[in-house]
Amino acid sequence: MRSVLRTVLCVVSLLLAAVVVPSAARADNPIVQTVYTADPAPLVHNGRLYLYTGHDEDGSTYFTMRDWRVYSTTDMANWTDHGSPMSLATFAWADANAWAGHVAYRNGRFYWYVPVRHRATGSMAIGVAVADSPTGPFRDAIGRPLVNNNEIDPNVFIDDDGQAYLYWGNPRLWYVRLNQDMISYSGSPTQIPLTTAGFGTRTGNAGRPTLYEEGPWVFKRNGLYYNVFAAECCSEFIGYSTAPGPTGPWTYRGTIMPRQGGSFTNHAGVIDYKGGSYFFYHNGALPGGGGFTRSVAVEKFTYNGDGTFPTINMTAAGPPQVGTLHPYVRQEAETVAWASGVETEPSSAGGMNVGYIENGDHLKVKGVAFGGGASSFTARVASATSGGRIELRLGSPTGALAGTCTVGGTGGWQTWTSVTCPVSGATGTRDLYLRFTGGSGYLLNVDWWRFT
Ligand code: FUB
Repeated sequence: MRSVLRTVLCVVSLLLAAVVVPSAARADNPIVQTVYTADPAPLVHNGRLYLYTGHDEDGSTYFTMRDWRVYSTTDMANWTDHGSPMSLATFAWADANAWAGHVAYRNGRFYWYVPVRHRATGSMAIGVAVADSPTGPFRDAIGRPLVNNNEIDPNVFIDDDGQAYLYWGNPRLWYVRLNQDMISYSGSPTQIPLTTAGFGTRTGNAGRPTLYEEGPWVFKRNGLYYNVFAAECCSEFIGYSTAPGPTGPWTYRGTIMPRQGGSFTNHAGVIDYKGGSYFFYHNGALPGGGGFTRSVAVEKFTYNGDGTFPTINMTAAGPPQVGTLHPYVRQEAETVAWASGVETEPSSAGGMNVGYIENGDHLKVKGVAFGGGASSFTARVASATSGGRIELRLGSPTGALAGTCTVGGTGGWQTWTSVTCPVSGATGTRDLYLRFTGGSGYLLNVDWWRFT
């Protein structure tokens, strides 16, 4: 990704800021700029929204996907990159196709259901991994497929009575009742009848009479069950059905997100967080983006009074920020609203760091609440070369300069030291840009920062 996107991301983020959106402060979709992401699955846990995604390989010409990614936010604008806590290697019996998954929380554990290719049969199967933390590490929970019927896109819904359901399918739509342990089930997988009343009428494909394609996302709101799904490939739109119970009967309700965005697939995840409703999806909006190089994005929406969905369109602005970011505690460098030109990688100090930084790259941190004013800035940095400078800019990558920290060589890309520099003019709530300058090649890495 670094060679493909570094330069174009710089240009495109500036173009987005200047042309597509009303101000630079709102150019926050897609959510991740450092890799291509797909198939969003949001989960709220302990006041934080976690976003689980797939990962399209750079330059992919098929659904070439080998691992999954995790991001999180507390403000819907700045997202922390937690890296990749699960990959095909997690499942010894799988050999390809790390496709659209879903994470469910139960009994203090996180269960990640994913479709992968079963090495022994060459067909798609659904595995389940488990972790004690939302950011992993995840391990194969049963050492074999949970479901093995060559269909994809698992989604778990736990009803108010505690019964958990696993839904999945393409071209058919299935469910099975999961046991309390979340890694086994009772009864047999059951097909949900794909009737036109339930899932709309498709024209021109006798093999698939309804609009249902893949990617079910089932949830309950005000006593009504919703099934949001990718419809009528290709290209797909997002439609939905509702039912009085978790197993139906389903009634088709129409389109949520029309065909948009330069990817012939789409995949929805719907969740409420901090009093708002959010619709996650993917598109081909990043440079080099398309049907096999997708990016996850999010919109805020409000249900209609009768519980139906409004039409939701893709935007480059994304949702408004919920609250502000606190600059006087340690903030991870990989917590950003927008990353231009850089990548992330696992840090030897734990978590992730921002790396592969070159002259002119920047990180945007949205809505930083400086209050009465910051007097100094400290960053944890490393450099195997001779370092560079971190410019603290307000409002835009070329906005007012509040301070400059000089970073020298530390002897290695993971040899961390702290640098501190004076700050002036950083007051109120501002978008902060960490702009990197220096010579040629990679300059420095940043693990975390903090103002005082
Ligand atoms: O990402 C691979 C596949 O594309 C997913 O499993 C589908 O939902 C579609 O998004």
